[in-house]
Amino acid sequence: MKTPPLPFSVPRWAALALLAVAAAMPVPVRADAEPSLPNILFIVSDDLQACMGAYENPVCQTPNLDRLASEGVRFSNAYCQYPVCGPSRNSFMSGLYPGLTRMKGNKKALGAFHLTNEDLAEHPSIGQFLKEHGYFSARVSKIYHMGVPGGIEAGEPGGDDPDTWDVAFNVLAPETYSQGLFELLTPNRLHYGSNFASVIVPNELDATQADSMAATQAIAILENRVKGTMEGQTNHTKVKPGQPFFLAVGLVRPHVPLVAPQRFFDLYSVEDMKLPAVPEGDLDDVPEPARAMNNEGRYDMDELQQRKALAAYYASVSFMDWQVGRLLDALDRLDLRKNTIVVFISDHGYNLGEHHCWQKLSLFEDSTRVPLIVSAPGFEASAGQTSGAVVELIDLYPTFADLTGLKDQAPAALHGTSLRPLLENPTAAEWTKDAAYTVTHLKGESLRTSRWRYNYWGDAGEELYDHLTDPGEFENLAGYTEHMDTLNSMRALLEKKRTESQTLKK
Ligand SMILES: [Ca+2]
Repeated sequence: MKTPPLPFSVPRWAALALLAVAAAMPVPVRADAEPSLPNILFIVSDDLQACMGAYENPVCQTPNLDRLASEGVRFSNAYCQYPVCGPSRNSFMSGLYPGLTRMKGNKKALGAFHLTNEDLAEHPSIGQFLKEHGYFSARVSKIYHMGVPGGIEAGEPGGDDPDTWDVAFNVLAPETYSQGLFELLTPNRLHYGSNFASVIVPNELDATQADSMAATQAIAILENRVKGTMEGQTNHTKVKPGQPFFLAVGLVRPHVPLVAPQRFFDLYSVEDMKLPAVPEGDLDDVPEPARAMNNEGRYDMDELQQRKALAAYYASVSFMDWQVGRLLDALDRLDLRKNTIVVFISDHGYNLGEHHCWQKLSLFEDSTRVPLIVSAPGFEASAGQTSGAVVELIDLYPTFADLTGLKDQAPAALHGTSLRPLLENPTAAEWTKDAAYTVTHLKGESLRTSRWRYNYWGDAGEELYDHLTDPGEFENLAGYTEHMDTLNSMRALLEKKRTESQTLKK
């Protein structure tokens, strides 16, 4: 450590004597001392549509996420970069578009964004970056890709990147084999990672579930950290006194199978579930790949099965929300909340019958849009506000770097932009992102601007929707001559985004 200069001129021997005396004295805590670096609690839900109470859904009950939203900024136009687990997670953990990570499926290779593009061999994930700058970095359950339910049933790490973490915990839970009332709702689809199966678990068995175990483990890490910091211990979680943490907690619900305790199923009556309104012939004007997730042929759920799937999905969301509440309560109890940035996201969105589509992969609004809530110390003036700015999950890495004071050290390669201006002012005019860019299977690419959605499916065709007049994306305007100018500007913007997504900035 460098010796600080003295504010007045003294002989060298006197200065050394003064410093020696000062070093022997107990260090008083100055009232104006630099605040310690903020902790980060990063909660990642799986396959969650922005369908919660905080997102103006009056049916789906999420009191704890609503509470978090009231303490932070809720982003109503946040989009994933790929509507599937693995590619989306690698994208936001690397801060790079999938065009550069080149991860387009749920590959299981370790640290896949390092392996799929050798130019990224030295590129640190957000956890590794924070670790290299003094943070303790921990993972609980699914942050990079893990197979659900198979990987959870086996307790495997999935496509993890070990360099991201100081410690990582996998959970091993029964998922589809949970004790309880099992029902398969998709007679035409037997694959357990993509069928709709519900399991109503007895209330007293809630602790057997993956997300209960993950929250319990995360709370143990928080308690251990606080205790270790207080006692100056170096214990099994390698805590150094005063060391800030980056704790990433993956919650696997509401990914199928839809397993939740009885009391969460009791919140939703199947009879009362309303399926999204879909106009007659809705999918007649879209290219073939846009229909890939259609119920017909893929799931073949009848109307009752669809309403049961919706009720079970909401029950799973409320169960996941309960775990968020346990984590927030632990932060409060341990007096960590005031110095902890809490961020909640889903890895991508989800279709729950919109356009007769179910699950992910589509480029429709509900599949690409994600819930994003940021509650950070120092931005209390914006608490409870909503930002309608178009933002992307790749904006998280630069946001974390910025809010921890490490903006200048962040890798030049990052594709995103710090959300700080929107945390200071949710309607900030200086936010200039022109579009969110999402890619998917079947060569699909999508742009979402504040007004338009443009989908490009290669030779199969295009879609253009005007969110000012058609928020449901029912009328494809791509073939209308009066929208040719818009279509051409979207084509040009897509070209620009595609190039940007494949370019490694130095
Ligand atoms: Ca997912």
